[in-house]
Amino acid sequence: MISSTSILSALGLASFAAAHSHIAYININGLKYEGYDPRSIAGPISPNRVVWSHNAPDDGWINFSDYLSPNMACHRDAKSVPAHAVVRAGDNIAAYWAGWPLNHPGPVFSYLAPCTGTNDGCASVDKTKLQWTKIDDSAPVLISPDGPSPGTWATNILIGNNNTWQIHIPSGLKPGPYVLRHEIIALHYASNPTESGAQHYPICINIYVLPPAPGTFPLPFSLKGVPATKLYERNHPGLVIDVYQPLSTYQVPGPTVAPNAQPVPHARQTSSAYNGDGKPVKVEGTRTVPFVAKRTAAVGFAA
Ligand SMILES: *[C@@H]1O[C@H](CO)[C@@H](O)[C@H](O)[C@H]1NC(C)=O
Ligand SMILES: *[C@@H]1O[C@H](CO)[C@@H](O)[C@H](O)[C@H]1NC(C)=O
Ligand SMILES: [Cu+2]
Repeated sequence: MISSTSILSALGLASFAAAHSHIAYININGLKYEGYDPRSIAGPISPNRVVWSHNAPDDGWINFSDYLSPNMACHRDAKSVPAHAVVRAGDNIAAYWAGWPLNHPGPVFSYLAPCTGTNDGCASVDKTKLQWTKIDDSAPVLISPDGPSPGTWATNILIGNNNTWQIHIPSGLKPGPYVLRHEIIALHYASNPTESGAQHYPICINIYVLPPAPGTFPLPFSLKGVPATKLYERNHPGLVIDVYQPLSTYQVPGPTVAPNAQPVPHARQTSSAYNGDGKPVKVEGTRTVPFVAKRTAAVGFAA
């Protein structure tokens, strides 16, 4: 019997040490907003950054040991930022990952949580109180059931589109501030829950949603969120799985996609280029104002 460990060795152990990832930037209708590179935690905060910081200087993941921890919301020790990217309900957001290894197959998920009870949108929101609604489960996650293992997965679509994933912001979504939680789950070690198990790479992005295009009357989008600590169960068959065995099916972990979410199907996933910088906003009560980063002597850019 060939153990999955020997196949993993054949794929190259070096990749486990080095090549994980983060979101380098997002692109909304050709406008770029910087991501957060956890390998440069001491570096300047980009004035254009709408992506939460997190503490994974190894560019790594969180696993089942964080399923009940606040880290589950937005990665290790994640912190929000004051700026929000502006997006119209019904538009797409392209998340550009700083590469993704072929041997890290798995699902690509997106969730939305409204920021309520604050005066500054998502800037000071309590991440443990965010209620997440799934808007994309990257179906079909396993594209080649009954094919040779480890098969073709949603991550192959992402890699094939220059490491980007298009996320549809539901056209019937109520305007206002939201955190977008985009997550890849890498399954290459998921058969071995005592070692690392499924590896979760969640990244959070502050967005401010504008009403849909004038003259359009979309069906209202209802949020049915759960806190991050209720997203995944340790023994779910989609999280404890040997992707090096032939698979006839894949059971998608986590909540089901909300009705009317209309995720971008694989056939319409595409890489997209940017041609300018986005203009993030700050939320002040019920209005937004341009976000202007203040330069500070010690840290570079700060809010
Ligand atoms: C994954 O879980 C194991 C077992 O709890 C733990 O020892 C390990 O540090 C975790 N690794 C990561 C990267 O979270
Ligand atoms: C992929 O994205 C990177 C980063 O934006 C860009 O520099 C590169 O030109 C893109 N490659 C292709 C083939 O589009
Ligand atoms: Cu990795």
